[in-house]
Amino acid sequence: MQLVKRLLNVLVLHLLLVRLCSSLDTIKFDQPVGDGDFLVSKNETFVLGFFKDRVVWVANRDNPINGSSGVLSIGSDGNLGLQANTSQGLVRLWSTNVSISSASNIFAQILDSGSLVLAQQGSQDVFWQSTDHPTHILLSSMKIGLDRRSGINRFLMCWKSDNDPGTGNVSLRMDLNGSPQLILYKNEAKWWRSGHWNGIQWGGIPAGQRNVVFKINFVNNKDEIAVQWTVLDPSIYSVITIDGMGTLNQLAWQGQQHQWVSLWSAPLDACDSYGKCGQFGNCNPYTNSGFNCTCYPGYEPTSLQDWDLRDGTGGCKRQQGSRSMCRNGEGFVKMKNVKVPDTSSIKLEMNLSLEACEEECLRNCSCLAYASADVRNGGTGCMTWYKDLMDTKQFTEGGQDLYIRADAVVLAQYKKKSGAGFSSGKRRLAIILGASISVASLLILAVLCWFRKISRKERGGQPELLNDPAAFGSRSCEDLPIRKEVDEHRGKTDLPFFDLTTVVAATENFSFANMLGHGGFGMVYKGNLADGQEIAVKRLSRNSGQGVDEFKNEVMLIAKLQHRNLVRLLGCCIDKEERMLIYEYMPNRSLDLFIFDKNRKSSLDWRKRFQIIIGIARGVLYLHQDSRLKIIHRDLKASNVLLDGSMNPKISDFGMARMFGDDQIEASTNRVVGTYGYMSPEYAMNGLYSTKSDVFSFGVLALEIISGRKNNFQFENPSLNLVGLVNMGLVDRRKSLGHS
Ligand SMILES: *[C@@H]1O[C@H](CO)[C@@H](O)[C@H](O)[C@H]1NC(C)=O
Ligand SMILES: *[C@@H]1O[C@H](CO)[C@@H](O)[C@H](O)[C@H]1NC(C)=O
Ligand SMILES: *[C@@H]1O[C@H](CO)[C@@H](O)[C@H](O)[C@H]1NC(C)=O
Ligand SMILES: *[C@@H]1O[C@H](CO)[C@@H](O)[C@H](O)[C@H]1NC(C)=O
Ligand SMILES: *[C@@H]1O[C@H](CO)[C@@H](O)[C@H](O)[C@H]1NC(C)=O
Ligand SMILES: *[C@@H]1O[C@H](CO)[C@@H](O)[C@H](O)[C@H]1NC(C)=O
Ligand SMILES: *[C@@H]1O[C@H](CO)[C@@H](O)[C@H](O)[C@H]1NC(C)=O
Ligand SMILES: CC(=O)N[C@H]1CO[C@H](CO)[C@@H](O)[C@@H]1O
Repeated sequence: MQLVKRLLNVLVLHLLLVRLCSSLDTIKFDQPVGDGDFLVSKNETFVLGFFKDRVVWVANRDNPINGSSGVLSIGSDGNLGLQANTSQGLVRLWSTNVSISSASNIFAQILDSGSLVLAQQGSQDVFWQSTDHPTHILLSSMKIGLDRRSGINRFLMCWKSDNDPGTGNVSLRMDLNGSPQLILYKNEAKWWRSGHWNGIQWGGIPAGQRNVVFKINFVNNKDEIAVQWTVLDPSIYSVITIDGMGTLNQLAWQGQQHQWVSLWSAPLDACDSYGKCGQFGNCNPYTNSGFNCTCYPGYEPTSLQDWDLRDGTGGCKRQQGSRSMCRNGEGFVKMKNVKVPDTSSIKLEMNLSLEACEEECLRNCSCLAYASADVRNGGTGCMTWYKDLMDTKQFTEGGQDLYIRADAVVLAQYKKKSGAGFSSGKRRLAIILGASISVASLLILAVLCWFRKISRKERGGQPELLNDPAAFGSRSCEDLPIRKEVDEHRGKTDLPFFDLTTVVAATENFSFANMLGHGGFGMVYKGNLADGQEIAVKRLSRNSGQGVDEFKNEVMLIAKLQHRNLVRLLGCCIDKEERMLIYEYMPNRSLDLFIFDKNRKSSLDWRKRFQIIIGIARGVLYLHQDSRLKIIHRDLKASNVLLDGSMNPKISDFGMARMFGDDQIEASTNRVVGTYGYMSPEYAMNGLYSTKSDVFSFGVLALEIISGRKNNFQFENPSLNLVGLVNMGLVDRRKSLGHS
C-alpha cells in the first residue's frame, strides 16, 4: 500500500494509450501544475502528471513527495522544479538544475516524441530534455550512450520494484572502451553483454535484429557514440525496458489487441549469462549433453571437478604441457560463428585489414586472439585481445570468426582436422598447393592401402585398421629418440602406429564428452575409428618427464604379450610431443566401478566374482610364468582391471611393470611406485619386489572383490583397513582354536 502511494507521488511521464480531453502541453513561469493536473502532448501521445499507467519517465524517483502536495513550476533561475508544499513552506525535491543565463520566457513542454524539454521562447536552444536522463524505458526517440558535446552519458536504470520507481540495481549502459558494446549490469556486476557493434548489428544478438518494426541506428562520430532503436512506422509504439530481474525487453504496442507484445528479450538462454563458461571457455546452448561449456582450442578446464559438476564459471587454462607460443611456430585456430569475447579491454585499430591484424597479433607474444572489428566487406578493422577472454557464445549461424593463438601442436591438430586453421592471405597459395599435394598423396595412398588390404586378405592377416606406418610415420613424426627406440622395437613386435589425425578424429579432438577418466600420467579417451571399431586412447600429459619412461615401458612389454586376460594394445601414436597408447575399448570400464559402487555391486553375483578372480589369476600367472618373458606388474589393483562386454577381466596399465630374467627372483628399487594398500610390506618398506609382490596385491584385490570393501590404507589405525581386519579375524580364530 505504501509503495503504491509512493508511486502516486512522483512526477511521471506516461505513454498515453487512451484518449484524454485536455489541450495543455506547456508550463510557463506563471502557470504551476499541481497534483491532479496533467500536461498532454499535442497529439495526445504522452502525458505528464502525478499518476500511474505505462510510465516512461520519472522525475523525482528517489525523492517522492509526502502526500498530495507536489507543485511543478519554473523557478526564478529558469529551472523546472518540483516542490512539496509542506507546513514548513515549499521544499524543493527535484530540479532540472542547469545554468540558464537569462531566465525570461522559459517554458517546459512535452513533445510528441515523449520528451519533456526546457526551452526559451524565440530561441532554438534546448536547455534540458528528459531524454538525456532516461530512467528505465527507452523510447524510440531516446538514445543510450555518450553525447560528446554535452558530456552526458545516457543509460537505463531499473525500478526498485514494480511499484517503486526508485533507483534499482539493474542498469543498461554503453561500454565505450575498446569496441563499443551494451552491457546490462546487476549490482554493478556484468550480467549480460550485447556483443560489440560489428558494423551491422550487435554481435551477440543476431536473432534479435531481424525485424520490420524497428531499425538500430548506431553512431560513433565526433559528436556522440550512441545507439537508438527507431520504429519504421511512426504509428507503432516500441519501447525497450529493463527490470529488476535483469531482463531487457523490447516491446511493441499492439493497438488492436490492446496489449504489449515482446519483439525480443535478453538474456535468452543459459549462454547469455555473462561469464557462464569463464575465461577461455565457449558456451554452446545447442549441446545435447546438457553441459554448455567447452574450452578454446589448446585450453582445458581449470578445474575438472567443477566441470564434472557442470559448473563452467572457473573457465579454462592452457593445456598442461603446451608449448611456448612466442616465436615457436605458433599460429591461429579459427572459431566460427561466435559472439566474440568481451571487447572492453581490447586494442582496436579500425585501419587494419584482417591479414594485417593477424600479423599484428602474431608479432606481440602477449596477444591471445584477434578478430575483425567490422564484419562488412569480408571483415575489416582489427581487435586484439591480451587478457580477459570472457563470455564467448557459439551460434549455429551469425556471429563472427575469432582467431585463437595456439601452439604448433594444437595448430597441427586443427589444421589436420578441418583442413584450414590458417587465414593469412600469404599462406593461401601454400595451402592450395599443400592441399593439392595431399589430395594426390591421399589418392596414391588409397590405392596402396587397397593393394595391401587385398594381399593381407589373401594371407588371412589382421583386418586393416591402421595407417601404413611407412607412409604416415615418416611424414608426421619428428626424429625423436623415443620414436627410434619404439621403431626399433616395433620392428620385432609389429605394433602399428596410428596417425595423429586418425586419433584426433576418433576422439572428436579429445573432447570432454569422450573423456573416460584420468590415469596416473594422462587422460583416457574413448574413440571411434572410421570403420566403427571402438578404442580407448591413453594420452600422456605432455612434458611430464615421468610419462615418457612408462610409455616406452608399456609399448615394449605389452606389445609382446597376448592373453585373454590382458588388455590388448592396438597401437601407439607419436607426433611431436604427443604420445598416445591405443587399446581395445572395454565397455564395462574398470572393476572398481563395480565392486565399490552401492548400486552396481549387486549386479555381480558370486559366480561372476569367482570368474573374475580366476581370470585375474590366469592373467597374473601368464605374466609370471607362462609368457615368453617374466613380468612383474607392480601396480595390480581394482582400477587396473578392466572388464569387457561379458565382464571378463583384463589386466591393464603396464607402465610400472618390470621384466625379469628367467632365473631372477627379486630386484630392488630406490623408487617405490605403485599404490599403497596393494603394496606388499617388503616392497613398500625396502623397495624389494618379486612375483610375490604381485601375489600380495592379488590377495588384496581378491579380498576386495569378495568383501566389496576398499582396502583403505591407514598407517595410524591398521585395524580399520581390510587387510588388518582379515588378519585380526585369523588371529582370533587361531586363538579360539588353541583354547579349545
Ligand atoms: C500529430 O498527428 C497528426 C495526425 O494524426 C500528424 O499529421 C502529425 O505529424 C503529428 N505530429 C507530430 C508532432 O507527431
Ligand atoms: C517524507 O516523510 C518521511 C517520513 O515520514 C521523511 O523521512 C521524509 O524526509 C519526508 N520527505 C519529504 C520530502 O518531506
Ligand atoms: C500550499 O498550501 C497552502 C495551504 O494548503 C496553500 O494556501 C498554498 O497556495 C499552497 N502553495 C502552492 C504554491 O501551491
Ligand atoms: C545541481 O547540480 C550541482 C552541480 O552540478 C549539484 O551539486 C547539485 O546537487 C544539483 N542539485 C540538484 C537539486 O540536483
Ligand atoms: C540491490 O543490491 C543490494 C546489494 O547487493 C541489496 O542489498 C538490495 O536489496 C538490492 N536491491 C534490490 C531492489 O534488489
Ligand atoms: C585511417 O585511415 C584514414 C583514411 O584512410 C585516415 O584518414 C586516418 O588518419 C587513419 N587513421 C589512423 C589511426 O591511421
Ligand atoms: C603487446 O601489446 C600490449 C597491449 O597492447 C602492449 O602493452 C605491449 O607493450 C605489447 N608488447 C610488445 C612487445 O609490443
Ligand atoms: C548445465 C546448463 O546450464 N545447461 C544449459 C545449457 O543450455 C541450455 C539452453 O540454454 C539450457 O537449457 C541448459 O540448462
